[in-house]
Amino acid sequence: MSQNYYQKEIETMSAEEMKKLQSEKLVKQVKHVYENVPYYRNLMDEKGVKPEDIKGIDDLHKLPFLTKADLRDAYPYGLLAKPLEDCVRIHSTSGTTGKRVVAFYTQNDVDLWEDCCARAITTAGGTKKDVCQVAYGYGLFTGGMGLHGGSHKIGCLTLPMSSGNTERQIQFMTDLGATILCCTPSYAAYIGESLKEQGYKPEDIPLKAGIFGAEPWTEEMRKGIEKTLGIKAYDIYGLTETTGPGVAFECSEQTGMHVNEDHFYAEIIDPDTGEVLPEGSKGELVFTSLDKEAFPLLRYRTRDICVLSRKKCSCGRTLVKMAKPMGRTDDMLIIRGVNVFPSQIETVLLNEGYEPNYQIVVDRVNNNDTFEVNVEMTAEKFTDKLSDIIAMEKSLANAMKVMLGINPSVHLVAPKSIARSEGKAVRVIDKRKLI
Ligand code: DLL
Repeated sequence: MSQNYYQKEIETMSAEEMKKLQSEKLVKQVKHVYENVPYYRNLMDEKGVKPEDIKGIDDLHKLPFLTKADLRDAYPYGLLAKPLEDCVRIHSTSGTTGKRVVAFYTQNDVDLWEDCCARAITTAGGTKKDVCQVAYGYGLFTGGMGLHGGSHKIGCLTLPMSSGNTERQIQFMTDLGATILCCTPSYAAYIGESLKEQGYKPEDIPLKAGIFGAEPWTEEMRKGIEKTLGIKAYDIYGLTETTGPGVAFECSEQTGMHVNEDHFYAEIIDPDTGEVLPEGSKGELVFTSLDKEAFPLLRYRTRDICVLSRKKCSCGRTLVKMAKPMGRTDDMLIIRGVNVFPSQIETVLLNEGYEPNYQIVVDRVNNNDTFEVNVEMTAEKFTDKLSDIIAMEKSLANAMKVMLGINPSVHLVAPKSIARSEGKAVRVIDKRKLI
């Protein structure tokens, strides 16, 4: 079987050549960052590291880490390494206290990102003869624009659907013969259910492959989607801070995702000590962008728990593989593809004059995430008039929608009715069993 490479020389490069390439890029990148990003220069100075100390990948461990807190401190321009006039795009992700993480891109950055997405689509069988339906959200979220760019690079006929409006998704998919679907796995499952309800059998659906990511999903879910849509379903990973989707992508072996390590160097560290762990160990995934120009993060701690493997892959790619993320070191939830931190809910409650006594309940019903927030009524706000309670719930839900970008269903409950814990409060009940 042809292995569908987009950039074969890179994807199948020998380990020595790859290390040489990464080392050359790293030396340049550290110099670029040190000279242009005072925030990171200070971190390096504090650690007593100079650009000359970094002679190759083996010296990477000498550099300080960057965390999401640094990104918030430096918001919006503090980590920018190029003049704004050289930047052509921003994308953004939700932050913990309402401050979003803003990532900048030069045209070169967009190009390398789209190449990464093109590698993923090509691996899934995409060619210029394919019709690629992009049903990730377009806009500040990176999913839509990233896969869209990759699809263009290959020359697929690209359907820029964005997410939602499932009726229209199905109409275009069937009328225009979409062969590749890109969206979150939960949306793919939902589209599959809707097609089934409308009487479509897998063999009536023109799709052959799907590229699904942005949230955790299980092997069971993969099997379900593959069966309903009659396709092969490929995982794809990425994060806004490093570009977006395409940092890693799955091949036909479906045993983990190849990291595009010519652009993003991956490390696994002990999240408590920061020590770099050997291949095969479970720990926090850290990325260094080796050649991004505008927003080049060095040793960025993703908070994703993961394992890396250099075991030979049957697809012929030599790129290191990461397992599906196995959880997070923080309390971030991904609900309907959107990153949600409990602290964001807390901020809204305090802004709106409530106490931070709440509980988030997340479940998955018919492949759709449900998202409820139970909030204790305060003594001051207490009323037994139903219409007032409904209005208060609605107003809280609106404020949360503004903060998070997705709509929870809010229930006001009696004061002191949410169980108090003697230790850490149980703020989240996640019934989805995703890991
Ligand atoms: O979710 C980028 C993306 C878009 C990836 C489309 C794949 C497809 P953020 O919104 O910044 O970016 O969220 C990044 O989502 O740190 C992981 O915790 C989680 N995540 C992303 N892909 C996967 C995946 C996009 N395949 C955060 N499996 C990351 C599990 C994933 N978790």
